[in-house]
Amino acid sequence: MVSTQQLTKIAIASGCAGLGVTAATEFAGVADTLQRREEAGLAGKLRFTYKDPARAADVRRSFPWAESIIVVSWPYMPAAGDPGPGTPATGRIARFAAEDQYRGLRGALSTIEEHLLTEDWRAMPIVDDDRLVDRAAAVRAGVGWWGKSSMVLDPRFGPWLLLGSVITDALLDRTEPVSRDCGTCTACIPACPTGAIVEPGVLDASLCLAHWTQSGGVIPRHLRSAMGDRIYGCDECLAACPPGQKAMPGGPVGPGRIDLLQFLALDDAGLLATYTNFYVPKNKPRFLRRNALVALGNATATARTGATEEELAETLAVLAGYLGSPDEIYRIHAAWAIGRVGGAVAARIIEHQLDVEKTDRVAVELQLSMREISSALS
Ligand code: B12
Ligand code: SF4
Ligand code: SF4
Repeated sequence: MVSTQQLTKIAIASGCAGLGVTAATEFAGVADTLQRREEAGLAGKLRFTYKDPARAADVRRSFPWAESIIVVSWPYMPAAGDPGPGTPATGRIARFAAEDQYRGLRGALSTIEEHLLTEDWRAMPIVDDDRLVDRAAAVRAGVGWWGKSSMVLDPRFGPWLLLGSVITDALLDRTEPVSRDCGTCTACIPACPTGAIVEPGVLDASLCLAHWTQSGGVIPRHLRSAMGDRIYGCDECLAACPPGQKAMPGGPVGPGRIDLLQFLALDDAGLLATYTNFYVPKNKPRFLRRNALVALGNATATARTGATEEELAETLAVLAGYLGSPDEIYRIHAAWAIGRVGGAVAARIIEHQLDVEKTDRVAVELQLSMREISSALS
């Protein structure tokens, strides 16, 4: 016999914060919401669940045999720690990815899967999959409530939870949605550096820094300063969330803080082998380096007074190397980063590149950087 109660015990013993069960029926209104948000330009460049909203809102389209969705939440604070204060030439990885927090979640889902299989039920673990809007399942299963940041929260860990599910043909007892909500709190909305939470529960992904660190293309100029020293993900709206703050202290300081010059020195194979848990846009590590160039410009500009002349010279030399690259993506972001670092040496590097640059798009970036450096120097 398999029961919701028994599965809850297994999940908690495996390290989950909670488990809930909901029917494998369609999530009312979710496909429409995805479609409307995409039409309104709120989906940004990411596809995932937006590829096929009807499928993502109804697991039976992918698993016709499904009866129940077992949803678990995986807490990762305080274990994921804190990247600590910024320093020149260091960048930051969001807590969920500083170390692979999905590993524990996947382990817990496998334990649940094995238990169901032993009892002769079908079971399909599913995490971060285009075929399910994880949060819709979590909210209906009562694992947490929908926060205004669009995160699913629980009272113990706030938003510091990953979500995962096991789809099964076992007809299990359902759990009820939680009655709690954010109440009058709105702390995440002003905490977002780019104003990406455009209404309670509605994220404009085209403004979200987490989105840009995981997308291809050119990072819009107006978002680059706000990226700060982030190279992967963003935790700002999570860190501002009062229900999650009691779960934050007590972890290690330092995970997620990386040396940007070392990062930029790795070749493609080295980057992919070191950051195996990153979603790499189009599987092209050049986009991770693009993030690091922006972060290097910001980190150096912000911590400039703490940097020695040698450190500044080394940073500018690395950026100048990327400015000489045949890859336009590097030249655009290096041009911006050199402008952000500023100073007389930066001005000379930009001037030199303006003499040889053949691409209009990069030339415009160089001119804008030159203007910023000149106005700061005058
Ligand atoms: C695409 C995606 C992103 C995109 C877009 C996020 C987004 N909000 O849409 C980007 C790259 C920006 C992103 C960022 C992050 N993500 Co993400 N992401 C996903 C993914 C793959 C799909 C999400 C999706 O379909 N969104 C579609 C939109 C329409 O859904 P929604 O925002 O939840 O909108 C719903 C609410 O508005 C809701 N709603 C309905 N009624 C009501 C009522 C009220 C009062 C409210 C408030 C809302 C509400 O209706 C909408 C439709 O269901 C999921 C994995 C998956 N397969 O589900 C992970 C997932 C959502 N991401 C996750 C995480 C951890 C993050 C980050 C924290 C990572 C980081 N540190 O950088 C950030 C957080 C940013 C944020 N504030 O949301 C977790 C969230 C866990 C949790 N506790 O909620 C998920 C579930 C992955 C996982 N397996 O755990 N992510
Ligand atoms: S993840 Fe960062 S950029 Fe995205 S909504 Fe939250 S605070 Fe804003
Ligand atoms: S910061 Fe406040 S409003 Fe935002 S998700 Fe957390 S509890 Fe809800």
